[in-house]
Amino acid sequence: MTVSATRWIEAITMEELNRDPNPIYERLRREAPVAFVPAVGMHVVATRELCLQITQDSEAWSTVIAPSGGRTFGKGTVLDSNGETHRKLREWIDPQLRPTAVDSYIEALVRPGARTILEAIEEIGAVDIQEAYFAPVSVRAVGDLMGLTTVPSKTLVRWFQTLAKSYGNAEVDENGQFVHHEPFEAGDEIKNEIIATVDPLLDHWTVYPDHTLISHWLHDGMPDGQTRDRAEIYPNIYVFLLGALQEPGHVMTTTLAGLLENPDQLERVIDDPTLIPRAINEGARWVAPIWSAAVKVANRDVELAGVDLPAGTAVMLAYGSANRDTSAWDDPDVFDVDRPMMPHLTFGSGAHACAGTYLGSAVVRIALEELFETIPNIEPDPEHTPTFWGWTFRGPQSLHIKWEV
Ligand code: V55
Repeated sequence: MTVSATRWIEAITMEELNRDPNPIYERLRREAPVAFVPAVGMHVVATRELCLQITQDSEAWSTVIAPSGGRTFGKGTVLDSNGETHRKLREWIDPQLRPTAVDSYIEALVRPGARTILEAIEEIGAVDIQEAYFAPVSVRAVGDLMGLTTVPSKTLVRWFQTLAKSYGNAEVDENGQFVHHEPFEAGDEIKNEIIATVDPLLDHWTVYPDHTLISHWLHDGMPDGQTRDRAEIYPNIYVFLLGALQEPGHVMTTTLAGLLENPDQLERVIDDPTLIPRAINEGARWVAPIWSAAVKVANRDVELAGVDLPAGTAVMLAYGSANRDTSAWDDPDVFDVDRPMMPHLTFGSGAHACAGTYLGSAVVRIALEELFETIPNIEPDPEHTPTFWGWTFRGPQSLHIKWEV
């Protein structure tokens, strides 16, 4: 490609990407599906086919964490490991998240709490449903499962928001140095707060193991009388406190935003709750909540879509862009519950595919079932239109709805 043909890519800013990456990636998919984007200091991969190809080829590509993610979580996360190390981590992370396990606890974990929140708001007639219901249901479900039942929902929301701003603080200068430091420092403070809260719980679970995720992480697969090193557990606690607490809420809000834009679809889904899983699947495709976070590194010199990438080159897979690829979907920018099913990339693919796919989907489903049951006459609040924000993580910042009480 000629220098002038890539000048627009050099002009891409982090601010634009956070506001709306879609027009930029639509052009990247057409003109430069593998392109070095200076604002993020990395090559980005924009098409579905290339994202899939890379996730399927663990011989050519290793998994690493994005630099801003590594600065946020430290070493030793499941996001940042390969081969045998990764397999061992998934061996203690996966069991409680398998469908049969999830089915045994999900109803008691999510539905009563969702009902309680709705009882408190159903007479109000207008709320930001993201703040009032979706975020609390999301953090309570996964936070309680982890064992953080004594941590208030507002605290858990503040934790994921602060960690997400740190993880998403990806902008670099022409020397590849981070431009902003404050989000990392705020993340460091939150991690200190998390450790101060979780350390006493770890002390407790060391002596009194129970059914919570973190207790399992301490004990599972360890010889009698020994617990897993906290240095191994904490980075993965941070992973859960960000993605696992934030993303179910994002998918709830995104799905309802899509339905509110299409009142005929909203009406059908409320009349027939068996359509809720289809709506959720479409919401998750339409705006991937982890829009651009998965990074791979070439194990050897690789040629990708005509671009030569020397061994050691990092590429950022844009699952949010892959989900709008016209090779798989017609009118991909449109939210449509009636689409033919095509697997989207919101939960990733390959060895690192999301461990919480089934759990997260069930949390979102129950939250929407309860909302539509309690408040079947939802309308958008015309005084506030939702704004989606984010490149690394993406979702509506708020979603104001109203209803006749
Ligand atoms: C990812 C997932 C996370 C997270 C940060 O790239 C990044 C995926 C499930 O949690 O916290």
